[in-house]
Amino acid sequence: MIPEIFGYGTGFYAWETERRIKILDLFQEHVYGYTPSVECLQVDHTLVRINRDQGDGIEESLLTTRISANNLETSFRSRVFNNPLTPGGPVILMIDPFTHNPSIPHSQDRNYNQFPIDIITRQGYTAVCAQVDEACLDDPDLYQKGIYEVTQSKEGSSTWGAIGVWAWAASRVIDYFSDRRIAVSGFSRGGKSALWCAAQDPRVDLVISSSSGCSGAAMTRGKTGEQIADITRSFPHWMCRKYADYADQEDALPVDQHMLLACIAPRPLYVSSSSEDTWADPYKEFESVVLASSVYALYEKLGISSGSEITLDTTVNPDGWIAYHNRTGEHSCRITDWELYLSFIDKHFQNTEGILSVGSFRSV
Ligand code: GTR
Repeated sequence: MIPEIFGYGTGFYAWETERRIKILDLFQEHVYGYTPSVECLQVDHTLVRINRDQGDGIEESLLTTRISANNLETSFRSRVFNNPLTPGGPVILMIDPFTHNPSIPHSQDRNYNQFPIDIITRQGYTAVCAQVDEACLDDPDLYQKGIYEVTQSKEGSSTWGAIGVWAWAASRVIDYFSDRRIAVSGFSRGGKSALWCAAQDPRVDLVISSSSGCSGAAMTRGKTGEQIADITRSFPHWMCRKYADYADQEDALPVDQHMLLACIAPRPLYVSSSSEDTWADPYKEFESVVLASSVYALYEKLGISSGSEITLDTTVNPDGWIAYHNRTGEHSCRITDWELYLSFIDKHFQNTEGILSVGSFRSV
């Protein structure tokens, strides 16, 4: 049985004041682990311009985020690409946990498909690639270094895992850009982190989750491909330890992933899959966006109705607040995906002419 998204109260007030808070707590306790409080930490940023002229005027900088507490300090870097024609424009931040991953050799390239910086900046956005695996290594033996140490996280069944840290690290980059509109994106494990970041951080204005699959956008119950048993065996450090108790016991989990998407409402959310990625399960990602749409309806935002169908390579509900596409091909993120994401972002950030006009942005 899929857990009830609304619990006992279905109204807007009950959702905002009780249910949403309860659901976030359940995700902390059972799935991603508890996020430590930021209050006793010191967070500093340094932005250094890199003089690497690629002939297109895009300004590249390196942002170092330093986190310290209890005489301990750690830091991670983000690559920032700014179009000087649109200073102060919206930021598209990619959560990149692949920078130390040998199976993704081009993650240091300026334009690798997961994040085509040239296209994004040409359309007037500031592209920020947060190298969150410098904050928490994607390694079951080493992830408890860095932020884990500085926050003095103690091992326990609901202590946060790497996805929790990556999501939190993205929020520390948002601290630096908090006067801008922010879209957060991520591919695969980065897509899981983007959803968790947005669910917790109200400053995220829009979310792009690319092929996030198991423990990301896809429903857990009835899922094909990767299961809780697989993900907790291969990546025991991604979620909290308690999550592994639900291996082959999915029905006992008090949440399912549509509830995570619902916690992002009413902010625009785009989920995408690829047709051959049965490990992630495109159909269970689609089911999740359809079910989460009932919470968007509370805010009178157009979601995806239950009668909707997937047409390959086409955005379902392109003018709504939750959109979805299933792109032909394997588990990857390509330029064609980004073209669809960007037209969704343009609509919501009112970038109607393809390039943003200075001064038209929200200032918080
Ligand atoms: C897979 C994992 C998926 C997905 C992917 C990735 O091996 O099973 O859950 O996150 O890695 O991040 O590339």
